[in-house]
Amino acid sequence: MPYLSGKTALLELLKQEGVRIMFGNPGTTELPLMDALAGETELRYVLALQEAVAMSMADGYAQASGGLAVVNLHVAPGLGNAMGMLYDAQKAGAPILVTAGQHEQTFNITEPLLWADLPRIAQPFVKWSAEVRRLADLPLMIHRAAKTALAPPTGPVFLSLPGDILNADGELELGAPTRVASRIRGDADAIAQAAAVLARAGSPVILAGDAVAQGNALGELVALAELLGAPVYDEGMASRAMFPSSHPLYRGGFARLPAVIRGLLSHHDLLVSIGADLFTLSLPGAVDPLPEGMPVVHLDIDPWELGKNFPAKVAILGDPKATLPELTDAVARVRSAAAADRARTGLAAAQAATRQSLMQLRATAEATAGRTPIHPLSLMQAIADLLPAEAVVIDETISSGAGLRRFLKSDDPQSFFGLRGGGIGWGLPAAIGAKLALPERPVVALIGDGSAMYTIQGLWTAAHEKLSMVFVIINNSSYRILKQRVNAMQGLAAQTDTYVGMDLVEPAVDFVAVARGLGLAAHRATKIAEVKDLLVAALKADGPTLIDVVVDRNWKPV
Ligand SMILES: Cc1ncc(C[n+]2csc(CCOP(=O)(O)OP(=O)(O)O)c2C)c(N)n1
Ligand SMILES: [Mg+2]
Repeated sequence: MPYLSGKTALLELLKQEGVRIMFGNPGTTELPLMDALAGETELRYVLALQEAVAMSMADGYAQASGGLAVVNLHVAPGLGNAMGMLYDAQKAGAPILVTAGQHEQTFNITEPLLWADLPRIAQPFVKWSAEVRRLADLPLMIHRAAKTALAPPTGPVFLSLPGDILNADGELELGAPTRVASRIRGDADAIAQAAAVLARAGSPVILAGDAVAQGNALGELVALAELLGAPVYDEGMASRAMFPSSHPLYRGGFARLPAVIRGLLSHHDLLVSIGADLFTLSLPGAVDPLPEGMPVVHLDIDPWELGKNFPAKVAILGDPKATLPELTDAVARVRSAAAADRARTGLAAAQAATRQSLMQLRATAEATAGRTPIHPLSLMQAIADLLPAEAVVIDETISSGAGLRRFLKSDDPQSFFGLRGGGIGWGLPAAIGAKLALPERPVVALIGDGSAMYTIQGLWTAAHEKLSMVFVIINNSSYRILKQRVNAMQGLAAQTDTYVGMDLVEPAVDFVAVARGLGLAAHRATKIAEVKDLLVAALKADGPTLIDVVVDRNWKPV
């Protein structure tokens, strides 16, 4: 058995688990770890200047790499700073080992500075939360944490690392990683039942969720959609590209208001959820989003999601990549010639309707393209048209992103990452994590001005790491979405046209100055043509660029 210190063992164990980057922000309780890192060559420490930034960088890295990300935080306040972004990571199912330094165990009873019971703080947002109590347990606990984060449904785990554990040494058996094979094929009887329901459906609609992207099952979902002639929407808060956006059955993101969802579903007689959440609503409503009696067929890797809010006629626990081909084959086998004909007609009609709606969207965008200040829809179109197919887009556009994924060529599961959890401030650092995971691909973050200010110091890390990537700030100098929402309440704000706490003016944030101060090249654009020129140059630049795009502050619909 090797004789090792806890801190060295920790690094060895992480490397065994395939970890090459650790995100973090250090303090006294992390000093043993920082000391060990001084002699480390294979594992790189990426410094974030605030823990929320470190957490979302790890989230972006985990989602873009599909592997384990590790983040190290500083005791209770550091973990506290990261909690909002840990919430987002959990919602996105990002496999992250969150660690925090802790005081020495014999010292904790005195309640030293910065101390708190860390596992209890992290617990609600992680799959497993624990403190290492003995050096001998460290290997088992690191391996268990990594295994648990990566086993479906994937998600963050938390380990508290007391100083005495990291500083102790002894003979340690390092053990070995476990990977849970996750291509779970759904129950054969349930697949047959689902196939019978699908074969009879006259006008099914498919909602695609993160399990499709995580399992790299876009091609398998395309095959089912084409067979059924069914249009496909992303789930309401999409964390990934779950369906190729250039496919003629792709309809874009789903609604998040009950009445709108109901309206969309009322054109169909069957809802097929492939890993999609039913439903993430942004506000409650007077109507039920699911029309009465509408049958649901639901396939997911997470048993919690199956039938969570609405009873499923057939619920299949399984991995989309492993299960969809069997389901698609079964539908083709069991359905009648008449049903197959109907589906082919449906396919042609659905494709025509998709094309029509995209043309309409493009026409609306083009109609606003010459405007100053820039209209968000024409900005989305201009950016999407310019980006190459291999671009990776991180979307925290909030009220400005309508049409974005329909305009984009985002056809692979790594081509798009969106704000699944809704806690803003995620996108800017998540884009940095995505760039570190996908260094060969152009990475472009589209971030609302309000959202950017939650984690703006992430820009420094992009400059420090010399990452060639682009941050586009959609700058309406306001929390525009909140104005829209408070106005919809038809209360005092609407009557008096007064919006308290929603204007980022007097002074306006000077994003160009802020970005330059953090080491980036930065420019301001007020016209679409300027945005295009700046974006073309930024995509070729060595190092990060921020483009501050002044957009229309008007929050009313076009
Ligand atoms: C951590 C967190 N704090 C506050 C909010 C509430 N919130 C939702 S959207 C929003 C404003 C976003 O502003 P911006 O990024 O500029 O987008 P815009 O609304 O202007 O499109 C706020 C404050 C939130 N979702 N998450
Ligand atoms: Mg804004």
